[in-house]
Amino acid sequence: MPSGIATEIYIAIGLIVLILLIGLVGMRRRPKGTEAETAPPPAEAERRARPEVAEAPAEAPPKPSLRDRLSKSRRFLADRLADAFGRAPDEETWEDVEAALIQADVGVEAATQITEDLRSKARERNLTTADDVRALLAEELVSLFEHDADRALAFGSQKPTVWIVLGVNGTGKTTTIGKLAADLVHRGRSVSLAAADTFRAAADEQLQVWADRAGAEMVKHQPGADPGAVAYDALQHARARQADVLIVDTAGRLHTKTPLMDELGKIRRVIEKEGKVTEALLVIDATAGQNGLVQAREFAEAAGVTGVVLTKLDGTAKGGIALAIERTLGLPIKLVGVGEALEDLEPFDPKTFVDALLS
Ligand SMILES: Nc1nc2c(ncn2[C@@H]2O[C@H](COP(=O)(O)OP(=O)(O)OP(=O)(O)O)[C@@H](O)[C@H]2O)c(=O)[nH]1
Ligand SMILES: [Mg+2]
Repeated sequence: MPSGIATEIYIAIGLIVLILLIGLVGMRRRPKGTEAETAPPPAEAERRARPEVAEAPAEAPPKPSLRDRLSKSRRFLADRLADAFGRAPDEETWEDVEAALIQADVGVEAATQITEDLRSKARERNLTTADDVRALLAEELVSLFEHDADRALAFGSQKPTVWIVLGVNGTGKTTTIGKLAADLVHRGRSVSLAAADTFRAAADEQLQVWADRAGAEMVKHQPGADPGAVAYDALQHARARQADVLIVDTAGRLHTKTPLMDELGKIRRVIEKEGKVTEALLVIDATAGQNGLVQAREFAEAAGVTGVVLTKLDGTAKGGIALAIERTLGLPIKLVGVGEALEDLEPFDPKTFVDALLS
């Protein structure tokens, strides 16, 4: 091979190698922007890396505790008691405690009794810290609720169990019935509702909405019809379908109109001809405070009430009314309403309640 041609071949190979090398170096130095354009955005990259986690449905938020629901009352009391307990107990401490309890609607008589007991026990036990006195106050409050009260809702020996719900207008009767029905259905019981509030316009429509939400049946008549007749029909209907529980909604006109009490008596008599009313639940609105108590007393005296449902505790700073109700009416609080949703009904337990108020 002539040496001139060999040289040209070597030069050509050298050039090719050089071009390849330049190309390689160029690829390595490609600007970062380009790389970013082709790479998936960070969120997208994360989604690709963890598809199950990113695409799983969000968990339902946990149900707020009773303590959360009573936050208005708790803050109200906490602010006042913080002042009282901010120093070693002296005369002023006890005055402040008494004032706080009265403002929380515990009732004057009960507030005085609690404070006197607290003062003498704190001295006896030589309590000096805020935490100790607060714990003693909790003990005192719990002790004033009826210890042996049966707070469970009573079921009858035959189907259907019948519960009547009554109380002043707007206290939360219909809402409570909806919540109760939902809870029963959730526990596997079949429920019928009687729209025996034939007085207020559209009361049956409101009850129907709750019946649908809860998965219960409802019996109604025309507006203005005899509530006793509705109760009677509802009882027959509940029997025919072997319903476990029949809950009767009633009108809430003011107690001062005597016919309302007559009407409630009639509903009960109609049912008791063929069955038994095992609960007549008086619904009291906690936000009405001591006023609500006066109205409730007349219901309690007239209507054979078996227990109280205390509603709207979430909307008041004066949760102390629970104590006043038990002491004044001599009736057990069986349930508390703590919101407007289906699940916002809780069984009442004095210790849990007081802990939620004070801790
Ligand atoms: N925040 C709060 N609101 C409640 C509670 N219970 C009932 N309510 C509200 O109180 C209002 C009246 O409730 P209803 O159930 O219609 O009261 P009612 O006693 O049936 O009223 P009448 O049929 O007119 O006598 C409604 O706006 C309810 O949402 C509760 O526990 N908490
Ligand atoms: Mg109603």
